[in-house]
Amino acid sequence: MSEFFSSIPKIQYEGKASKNPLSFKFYNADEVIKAPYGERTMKEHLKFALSWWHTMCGEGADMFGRGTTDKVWAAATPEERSANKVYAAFEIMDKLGIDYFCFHDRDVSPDYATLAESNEKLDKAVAVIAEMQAKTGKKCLWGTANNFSHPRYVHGAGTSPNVDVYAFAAAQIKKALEVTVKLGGNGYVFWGGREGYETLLNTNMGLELDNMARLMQMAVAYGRSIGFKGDFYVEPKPKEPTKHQYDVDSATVIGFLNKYGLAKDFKLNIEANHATLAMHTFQHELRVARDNNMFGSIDANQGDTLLGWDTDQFPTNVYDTTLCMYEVLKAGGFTNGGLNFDSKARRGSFEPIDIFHSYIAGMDAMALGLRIAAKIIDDGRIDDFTATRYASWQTGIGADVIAGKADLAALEKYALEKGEVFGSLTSSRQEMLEDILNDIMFG
Ligand code: XUL
Ligand code: CO
Repeated sequence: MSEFFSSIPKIQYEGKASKNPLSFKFYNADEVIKAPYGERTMKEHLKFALSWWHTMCGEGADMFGRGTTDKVWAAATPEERSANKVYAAFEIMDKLGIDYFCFHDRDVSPDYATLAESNEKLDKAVAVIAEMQAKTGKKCLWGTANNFSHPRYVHGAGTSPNVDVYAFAAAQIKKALEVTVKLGGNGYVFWGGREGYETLLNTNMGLELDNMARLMQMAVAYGRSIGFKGDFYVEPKPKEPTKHQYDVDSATVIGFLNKYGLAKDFKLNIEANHATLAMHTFQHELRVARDNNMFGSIDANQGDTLLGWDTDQFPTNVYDTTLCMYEVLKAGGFTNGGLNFDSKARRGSFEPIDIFHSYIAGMDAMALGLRIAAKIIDDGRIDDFTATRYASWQTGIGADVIAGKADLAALEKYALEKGEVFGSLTSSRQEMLEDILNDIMFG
């Protein structure tokens, strides 16, 4: 197969002094960075993945206009296009030094007239991926089924009011799991694109959620039966496409997984732009997952603070990538998960070279985040401040509460003896801490 990007060289780390836009300034794959859990190379900490849908399929169409970029990959037929996407994807991964990829079934091979034909063509495309994996050692981070694009999913997939549709969703998930296992995937994602509702006037919310859980239980049973050892993930998102998405945010999803006995097999795949749509910071969503031992994987991107939809921009905001990587390091780093760029170049960035510029920008921003997060932990000022702020829980009545030895009467007695407490409180020092963060980042 001839090259698709013959003018693009392998992207190298050239360091901060370089002015070459086709080089990494901060991402140095083999450089070792210390974390609380030990030392790993940047490549091992970050585990970057290419998203098949944005990079290989997304043509830049929006509500008001057609695509601006060519993702036909010089193919004459749909089958040839699926195969050429594989060759182009592996060329991109090779040139950028990306080790992993993520896919939906229908990104790899489109819908054909029947499910049987779609499955057969998917198998053919997957065989090409497997062949390229064998040649290159590239790995599958996670797979998923597209249970939202086809018109049959208009009222939902796992939460459809119609069991025929539910059966199609189940069939797609079964096949996507088989394909994920075939490609050695370490994860399987549920993003509930159409799993939500517009109005309760026509919706049996309780049944829909029970049915969604049943589908996930079936997926776990089937996945484990065919040797899937990785993590299942739910990817929270609060809106878009439906008004009320069931998987609003991390806390909601964790409640759902616990209620239905799914927590053992599932973790969260947290996406930056979904967090902000949920009116949370990215760091908040990651912290909720970490505190509940549910941190799994990341869809790296960023939204635009002036826009209220999922813009899926490549991440370039270093404050956000820093606080993200701080949470990742504190969570013990990635195990089965990694950093999937669920990101696309802007519609105006339509030249093939923009694929490389956008990944370089995202990888460098995440690498900077990793470097600074490790410095924050090493520096200790921020962690020490927080630890000291909670020192009263270590001794006396605080320790009694934590040990389960205090009751309301004991706390009342303590408060009565104190008389008043405001005079002994100290400031939360937010501005000082923000200055310390800037000092660590830029000092
Ligand atoms: C949609 C989204 C999806 C999931 C996988 O907003 O993020 O691409 O990541 O289905
Ligand atoms: Co995503």
